[in-house]
Amino acid sequence: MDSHIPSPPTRRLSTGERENAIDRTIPLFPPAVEIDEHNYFDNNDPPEYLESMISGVQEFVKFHKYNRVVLVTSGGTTVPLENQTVRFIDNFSAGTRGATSAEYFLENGYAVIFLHRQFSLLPYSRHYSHSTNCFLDFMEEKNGKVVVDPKYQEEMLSVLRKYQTAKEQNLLLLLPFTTINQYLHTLRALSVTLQPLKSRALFYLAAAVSDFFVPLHRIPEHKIQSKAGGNKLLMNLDPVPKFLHRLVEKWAPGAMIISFKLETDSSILLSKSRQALERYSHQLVIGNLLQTRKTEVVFVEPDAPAHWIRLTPAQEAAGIDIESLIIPAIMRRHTVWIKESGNSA
Ligand code: PAZ
Repeated sequence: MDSHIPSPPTRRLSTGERENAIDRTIPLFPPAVEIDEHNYFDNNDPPEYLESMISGVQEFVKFHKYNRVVLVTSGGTTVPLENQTVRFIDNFSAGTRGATSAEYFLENGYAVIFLHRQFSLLPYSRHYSHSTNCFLDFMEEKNGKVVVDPKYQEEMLSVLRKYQTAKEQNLLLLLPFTTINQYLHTLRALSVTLQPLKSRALFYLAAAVSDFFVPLHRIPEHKIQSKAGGNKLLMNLDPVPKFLHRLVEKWAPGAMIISFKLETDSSILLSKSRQALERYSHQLVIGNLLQTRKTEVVFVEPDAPAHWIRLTPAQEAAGIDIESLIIPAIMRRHTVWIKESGNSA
């Protein structure tokens, strides 16, 4: 049927147009220093809920003062284009890495603070949300009651038990963000709140954080209007300050810090991961490629050759999560970190 519909005239982008669509002449942006921190946080207001969120975190930290606590960041930050936001820039991350990793940390005795993009995947419920199956497909009706379909019983019972244990033992704290600004304010406030844990605090920064944003003083209040005449929308975005060095040096001294590096070009993954490690002076960069992130990652750490973690074809076919290999490898490093810093685990 579609063959009767005349195809619209197409126009191929020339290589030149594609290359110039984004201005890439901006030089490598240096790590943020104290003045950048003041400039950003003094000029971009904190979210209204931050204070009450942080008092919940203080309680959690008090409760777990002798435990290992991991802050997992997960999902993508948005960049609003209007203050009363209709449109925003987003990215692909659904939070699979973060939510899956959180489960393995919990299984291995960590308390988890899960700083996640609102409505992205969550530990445990991820098995039944966002899937091609609607959650109702896991149910059936029996004698006028809703019950779980027998073919999902075993797996759901195991997930449910783990979820309930995490809840009963107060091991999981869920904190949402949406915008890049909410994320940055929350990350800074959280880091400072985790300081009493010293080296028992672990930062596992898997969120996909925006690189460019519209600062508060330039953001229009209302919805951007399209004008007759097919005008282009030209966006003028500032670079988001690179706060990782501030986090390492000032916000969370003593904690072990792991960041992720995502690339799409395999030829630059290792060099970019190494570059991030050297620029921010933290303990570990986990490199991954968009295309293969669920089956292989590379650990890049100081004074050591790159170390690949890969699922075998058999593990892949059996549905093993790569995070079940990543988390134990991190825990071993965290144990050494705690010992070397003279802090009891
Ligand atoms: O959410 P997801 O599981 O699909 O993706 C995870 C990821 C690729 C966003 C994460 O592993 C990662 O690399 N985060 C850092 C991204 C960055 O370089 O900013």
